[in-house]
Formats: sequence, C-alpha cells, structure tokens
Amino acid sequence: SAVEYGLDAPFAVEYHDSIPSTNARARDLAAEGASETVVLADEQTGGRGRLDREWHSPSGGVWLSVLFRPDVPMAHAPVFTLAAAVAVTRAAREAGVDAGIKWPNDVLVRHGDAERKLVGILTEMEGEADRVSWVVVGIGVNANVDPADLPDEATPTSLSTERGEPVDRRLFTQRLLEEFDALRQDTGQVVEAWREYATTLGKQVRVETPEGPVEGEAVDIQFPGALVVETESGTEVVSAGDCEHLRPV
Ligand code: BTX
Repeated sequence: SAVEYGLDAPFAVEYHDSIPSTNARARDLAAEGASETVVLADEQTGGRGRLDREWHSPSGGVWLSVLFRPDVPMAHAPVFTLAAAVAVTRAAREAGVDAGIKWPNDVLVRHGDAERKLVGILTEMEGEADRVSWVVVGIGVNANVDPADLPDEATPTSLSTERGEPVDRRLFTQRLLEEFDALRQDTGQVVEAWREYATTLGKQVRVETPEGPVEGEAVDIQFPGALVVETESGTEVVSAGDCEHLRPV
C-alpha cells in the first residue's frame, strides 16, 4: 500500500495500487505541464515494453516512471536509459542481488551461461531536436514477484527469488531513485559507471540494426549510449535507439 511505501524520495511521488501503465500516466502528467514526478504502482494492468510489447506487472513489483525535463538535445536522451540501468543495478546489488547490465536496456542476473531478466527499462520523450521537452524513464523491477507468473520465454527472475526472501520495496525504491537522481544530474559519469556493471563488453555479439546485422566483439560504449563493435571490416558504432537487442554469438 501507499503507507507501506512512505518514500523519502528526491521526487514528488504519485502512488497507485493499480494503474494501466505508469509510463502512460507520466506522459499524461507531462502533457498537463507537470515538472518532475515519479509515478509508482504496485500493479500495472497494461504495462508496456518497447515496440508496444506487453510488460507483465503483477502486484509485488516495483513499477515506476520518472518524469523530468532535462535541458539537453534529443540526441542525448539515451543516456537516461543507461542511467536508469546503473541506478537499478546498484540498488539490486545493495539488496544482495548480483545484477549486471546487458546493452542497451536489460538488467539481468547470470546463472552460469543462463541470463535471467530482472528489469525492463522504457524511455519515452518529446521535444525539438535541440531541446527535450520532457523525458519519461519507465523502470519495471521484478521485486517480490514469482517468476512463474511472468512469461516463460523471457527467462525472468525477481529480487525475492534471487535473495530467497522478499526485498524491502521502500528501501530499494528509495535507493534506486537517489541513484537515478544523482546520475541524471551528472550524465558525464554515467558511461563510466555503466562500464563497471556491463556484461556485454569483451563478448562476441550480433546486433540487428536497420542497416543490417553488425557482428563482432563489443569493445566499449560511448556517450550517450552507443555500442562500439570491432568487426572484421573495422569499427562500427551502433546507437541504442535503432536496434534490436544484441545476441551473444
Ligand atoms: P522489452 O521490449 O525490452 O521487453 C519486453 C519483453 O519482456 C516481453 O515481450 C516479454 O517477453 C518480456 N517480459 C514481459 N514482462 C516481463 C517481466 N515482468 N519480467 C521479465 N520479462 C518480461 C522492456 O521492454 C521495457 C519494460 C518497461 C516496463 C516499465 S514498468 C513501469 C513503466 N510502465 C510501463 O508501462 N512500462 C514501464
């Protein structure tokens, strides 16, 4: 419940027991002229991922969206997705869960060769090329959720499963928002922080881009979020916005 949350967060928080989608609500707030707000829900009935995919959001998760109005060009907005991934990874590690980041927007837990999906991040924005009007960063964390209630094909996991006991959602969410607040105000530190938690670097990968697949060794990421791949024919820089998830090869 809202009382259980009682967050001491660096944002105004609007709490819902159940809502279709916190991202949709945050977009509506943006259209109404709200400045900075976090929309937080215990359950979503119409959660969405990228490309309008369904995001399962049963009661017990941490489903939230941060609305803010950064003074940056549109092209820099991908950095906020990375910032969210870093923030949630740090909060998960403080909760005892060894999470890592798979470029561009997956936070997962490895068990040997298997990767299990813990978090989904969906960033939406509006504005002019030279200046963002608003950004909504949606973060979905399988907190105290049974992975059996989530789609099998996503090989999901949750904080409670990894820990063997429920996580304190108030503390976890507070740490997540504190970290995100610090990173979004100092985006220069995001890329370096991201490298620390990356599971992607040094691996052979294949990325589907609109110009076709790019295959090679993932060697680095660049501000605001592009992946640098060393291919047989040279170095390719793949931007986060326009490609499908990368696959290990
Ligand atoms: P994505 O497109 O990368 O991943 C979507 C895919 O993930 C689905 O097709 C499904 O296979 C799988 N999936 C669905 N639900 C879960 C889950 N709970 N755990 C693991 N895998 C799952 C990722 O999209 C972005 C998701 C953002 C969700 C947040 S929650 C708060 C905010 N509100 C909202 O509607 N979306 C965001």
